[in-house]
Amino acid sequence: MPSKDHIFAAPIAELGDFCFDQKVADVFPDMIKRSVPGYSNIISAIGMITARFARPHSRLYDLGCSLGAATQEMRRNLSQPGCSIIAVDNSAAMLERARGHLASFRSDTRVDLIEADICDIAIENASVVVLNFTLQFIAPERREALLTRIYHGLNPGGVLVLSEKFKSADDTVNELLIDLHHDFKRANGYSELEISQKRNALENVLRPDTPEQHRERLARAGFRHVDLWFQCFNFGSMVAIK
Ligand code: GEK
Repeated sequence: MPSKDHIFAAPIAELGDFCFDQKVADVFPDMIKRSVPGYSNIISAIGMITARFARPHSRLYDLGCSLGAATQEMRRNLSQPGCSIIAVDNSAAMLERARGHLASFRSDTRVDLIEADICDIAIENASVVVLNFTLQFIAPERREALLTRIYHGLNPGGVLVLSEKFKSADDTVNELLIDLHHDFKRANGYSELEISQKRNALENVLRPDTPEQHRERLARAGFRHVDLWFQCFNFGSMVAIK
């Protein structure tokens, strides 16, 4: 049983910015499942997309892999010969747990777990690249360069799965989606204090874009085939095909 997330349950006098430390890594599966609507559907779909888009002797990337949930689903659905998966995160605590998690499944597919900033790694010979709720944590001014590097690292016909928390361009709808997300968290047992402290801790760290901003940025990066394939409240996932 994964540990339950109580990180924001008691009042915190000096609420700093949210970071992916040991405390977060310890409760991460519970936290993400209770906080991100549609998370498990998206993970399953990453497996299905992998099965379709992986090509023999290519690389698959999971950028901002946390505990490796998407990595494992990609690996489980990979039937092409000669592929390897490169899973990257800049949190040592996350990677340590990812190593244990991935070792608990049997597989012949090579997985390289790399501790690095995803903006600094080489992306080459890629058939599938996954950014599952990671781009939102990258400084906005660095996002386009990262997507451009992903575009150049993908082979023709390769796919990027980009899942994000969105904001809506319409203020009224934006407020509604935020309220519905908070209802979702309440229904999953988070208290008002937990919801508000987490919201404040994330304010400077998670900066969401609108789906339109994502489409325009992906187009500038080179992608010509882009659409949203899933949305629940203010969370969703896009595909971009080279
Ligand atoms: C999942 N994809 O379970 N370089 C590398 N890693 C980073 C960077 C960076 N610059 N910035 C943040 N991270 C996962 C969930 S969580 C999403 C992804 C969330 C990492 C950070 O350490 C964390 O592990 C991950 O991105 C974001 O499918 O917590 O909402």
